[in-house]
Amino acid sequence: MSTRVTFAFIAIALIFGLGACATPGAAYVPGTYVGVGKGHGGELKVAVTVSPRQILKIEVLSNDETAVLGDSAFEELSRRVIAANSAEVEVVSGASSSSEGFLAAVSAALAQAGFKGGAAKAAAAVRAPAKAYDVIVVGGGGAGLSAANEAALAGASVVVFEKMGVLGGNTVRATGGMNAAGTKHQAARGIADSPELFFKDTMKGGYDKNDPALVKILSEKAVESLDWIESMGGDLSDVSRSGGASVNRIHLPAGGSKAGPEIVKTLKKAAEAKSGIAVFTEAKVLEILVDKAGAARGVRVAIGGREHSVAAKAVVLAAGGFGANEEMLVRLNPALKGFATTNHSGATGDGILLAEKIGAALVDMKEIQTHPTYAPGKEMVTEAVRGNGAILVDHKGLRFGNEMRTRDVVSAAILGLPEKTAYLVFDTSVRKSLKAIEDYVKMGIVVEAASPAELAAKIGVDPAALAATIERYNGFVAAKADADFARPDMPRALSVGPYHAIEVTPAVHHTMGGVKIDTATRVVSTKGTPIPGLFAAGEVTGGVHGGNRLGGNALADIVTFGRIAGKNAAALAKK
Ligand code: MEZ
Repeated sequence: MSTRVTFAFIAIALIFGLGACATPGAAYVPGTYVGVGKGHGGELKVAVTVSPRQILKIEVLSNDETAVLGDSAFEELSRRVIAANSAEVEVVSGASSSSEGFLAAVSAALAQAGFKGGAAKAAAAVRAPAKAYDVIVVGGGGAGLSAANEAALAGASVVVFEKMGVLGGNTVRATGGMNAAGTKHQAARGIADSPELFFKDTMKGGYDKNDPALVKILSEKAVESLDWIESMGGDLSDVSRSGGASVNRIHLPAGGSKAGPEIVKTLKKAAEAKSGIAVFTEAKVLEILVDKAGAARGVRVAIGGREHSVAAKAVVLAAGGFGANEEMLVRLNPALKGFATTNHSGATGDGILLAEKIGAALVDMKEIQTHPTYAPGKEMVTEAVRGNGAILVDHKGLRFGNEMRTRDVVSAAILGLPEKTAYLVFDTSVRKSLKAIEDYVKMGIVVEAASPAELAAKIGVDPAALAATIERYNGFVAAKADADFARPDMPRALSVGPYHAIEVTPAVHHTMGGVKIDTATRVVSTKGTPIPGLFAAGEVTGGVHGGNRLGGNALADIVTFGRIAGKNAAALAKK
């Protein structure tokens, strides 16, 4: 706590202390107190206002959490803390570090208010869903929110059941951007791209294991998906390069801030503005209900300790992949034992299992992708850092390949190093081009030094070798040709100090397999026919990405196929 805040506390306590003493049984000394905690992104400061017996108000003064995730978690936690009149409440699932930081800050504030425990606790009210809706969406990440928005726009009554405490799923963690070909932002930069080239890159990146009909839709419709997000106020106007792309095609907010939170924020706001969408968090779908003919007719869902059977004319599965289900990952690919994951803790594949239980066919389940640049124990470092110019060096300070190859190839190259980690190295011009880097700095994963040699000394690499590597790379940038590894895109020289390094290693990132869908996003059964009433979109599905997903294609996938699922589910409901 800063001196200023301490002073404010003493002043408030002195002013209100007498009043509190005069209130028999008071739990708090009335006033407003500032408490500090540590969240996922760094320090988190709250102001808590209390009366003698009740927590009245909680205001977050500052924090470095992912905006949309933190805001949702803080809103929910404030509700819980005020209802329980105590900071001893459950964390919000899916935002546990942010929750813990928030609750620690509230506890610190309450301790200043003289709280020693024992305030009256009130049970938090639990909402219940209606008995029936036109469309049920299972999962409140990017695919689910896209589906919900489109279904409601088509006039359907919609409910979203999200098992975590916050919306956003893996989408809120997505950073580097969304692929789309033929956008106005590419045109403004003179980038010539086309759905055909996008299709070719995606099929090649997926080793041609992808379902070409789905890839055709992805490559043709992603531009409309981008326009749709922007028409609702989102910003995806910056364009960068991702591994395996022939041109700059990955779109993110201006200045290079994180794309996923921008998309979730936009979709969430649009959903909140519609009266036809009910959203339940911490609502776990246990079963897809089917009628005698095998058509999906609703779900059984657990909310606040009670189970409800909710009917619907159509169900959209958008429950994500299984990148956080170690048992399932290792069963499908034993080589992944011990790998960390970039996924949120709710990515456990439940949606896939629910669909499988009612006869859905599964495809490509063994296709699991690692992301090459994960800062051990901390955070995925976006591919956009390389896209905007960073290089990768080994522990000798030497580059070991073209940094812009597909992520399976770059991951394998890092795992082939004796230490199984590498360093992402970049200068201040790269840092300035990408706001997302500031989050890594705040998290303490970036080593900074005035010169390449100093940086090398700090990370334990030979100073002369790293300085020579950077000088040689800068020569390739000037010559517009990488004589060592044929890196196709070298956007800038690394010549502006200070210099930076992040130690990275591969971590599980995307599960390409899942339920089989057709081009209308209808879930296909093991008999090869669509399961009536059941649609699916996003990482719960398989087939779009084949053997390896290209960076930027997840956000394109979830919005594009989420929209199709929402529209088609609503059309079925209105029949
Ligand atoms: O699509 C992705 O997974 C992606 C772009 C991730 C990232 O590196 O930011």
